[in-house]
Amino acid sequence: MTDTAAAHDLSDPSTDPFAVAEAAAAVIRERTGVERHDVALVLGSGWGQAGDLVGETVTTIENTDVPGFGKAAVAGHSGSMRSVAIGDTGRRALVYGTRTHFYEGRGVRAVVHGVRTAAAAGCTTIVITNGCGGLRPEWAPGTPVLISDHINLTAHSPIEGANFVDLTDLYSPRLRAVAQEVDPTLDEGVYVQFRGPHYETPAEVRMAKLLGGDLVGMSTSLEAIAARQSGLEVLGVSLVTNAAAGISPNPLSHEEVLEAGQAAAERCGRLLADVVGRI
Ligand code: 8IG
Repeated sequence: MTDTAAAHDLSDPSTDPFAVAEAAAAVIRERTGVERHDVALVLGSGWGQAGDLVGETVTTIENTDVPGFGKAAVAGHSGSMRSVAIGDTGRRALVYGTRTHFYEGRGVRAVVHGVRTAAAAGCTTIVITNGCGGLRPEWAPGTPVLISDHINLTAHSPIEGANFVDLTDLYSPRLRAVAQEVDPTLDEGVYVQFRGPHYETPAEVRMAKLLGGDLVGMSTSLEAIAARQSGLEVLGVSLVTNAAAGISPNPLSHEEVLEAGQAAAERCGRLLADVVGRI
């Protein structure tokens, strides 16, 4: 490892994760020639193509070229980030084609590094998307749902030290209203983040329901917490790619997830593009 790479090692407790985010943002500025990005988008399972309608990709950067970012670990995710011109507004979106999941074992700092980098790159808003299991039978695979709140069952926080961040209204009521203006049929739900990488048992899904959950997944909550700490306004959108275990008689498969994403790509793409255009 070079000295610079060592200094950017998020797994080293003596590394300042915010300094790595600043270094990553500096690379993004240099590669894009853009002093600031405005909105960040994290594209989860099923959302890969949805980013395309947001605008024209001006620059693509491999994650491996940016301090603190790793390779994509999930099939169907791309290991790069893009700088996208938002229509003709002169504003830029920083679009992440992949995320680091908590179950990869690289630590919470790696999970939220993209969020911190977005804030360091100038973003004031982040749209966090994911593919997830649905607890309400009326949500057929391919249904996008706004996240109204979350329950973090990872037993971890991205925040270090005695830093008591308020999470009231974490998922911006203003941005949810914008999304519902764009698509009045959008439902809202509480997202429950499990550690994964296994899907839940039917008993765990019943527990999530009893706790007040509507959606089950393996991402988003930790990222949203870090986003709030960094002062970003957060919009969370889940794509229900499958009924959660025990909700439907069918077993869960990653292929089903990818297919539901394909089928919903157009609706999700238009939703993202319209919302980002109005942020
Ligand atoms: I896509 O049913 C997707 N991700 N935990 N449960 C959990 N994560 C998911 C699911 C699901 N579907």
